Amino acid sequence: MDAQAMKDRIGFEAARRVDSGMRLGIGTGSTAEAFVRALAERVKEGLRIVGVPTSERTARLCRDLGIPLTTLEELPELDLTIDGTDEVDGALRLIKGGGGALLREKIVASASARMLVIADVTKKVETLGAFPLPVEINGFGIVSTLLAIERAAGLVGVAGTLALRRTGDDPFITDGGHLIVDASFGRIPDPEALSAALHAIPGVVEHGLFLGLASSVMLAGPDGIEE
Ligand code: ABF
Repeated sequence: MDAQAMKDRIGFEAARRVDSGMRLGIGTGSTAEAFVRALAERVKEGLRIVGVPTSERTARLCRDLGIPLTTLEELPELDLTIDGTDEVDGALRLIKGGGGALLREKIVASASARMLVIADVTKKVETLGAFPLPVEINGFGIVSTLLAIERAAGLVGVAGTLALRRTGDDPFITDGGHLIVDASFGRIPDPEALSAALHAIPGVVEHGLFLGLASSVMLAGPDGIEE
């Protein structure tokens, strides 16, 4: 099975976990997109749901496919969020944000009673950190914030290069109007300590460590789906 076929398969299986009446957080990324396409098929067949998208990109796709949407202002509590990930460890801790939507993804997941993570098996890791940790920062005082991130990381035993994410020659701008720094730490032995240290920096808006948010994971591999 090729990579796209695995995404389609897991998207299909995830869409089967959605019940009529659900208030749904809808993720971002190519795996989440496969889920959205499968969900749209179920909506056409009569499934009644309302979704809150985690990015403008997902919102556009849902609108194109006829999935009813609302906002967290209208619906501040959700039943289930289904979203992809960049890494997941054995304790269901995640690194997300490779797609640049981590802030809305985290707000939506935090507003949900449950979060189902969908990914291919290559995203499963022993220790988080091989994937560079995305950190969303405010555009004011970038250099000071980068220095503060380095210091905070050092205090919890991690170090690595920090790269401002770009789209061509321009800085990448998130849906919230912020910037993203990708922190190549290599290995994050204590994600909770790093999370707290990053949250203490005023210029950090949010980071891609999702801790205590995922309640289950479905991983697609060549031999099928493991949960
Ligand atoms: C979003 O999309 C992310 O938080 C993660 O960065 C990315 C995963 O993308 P894909 O499913 O395309 O690998 O879920």
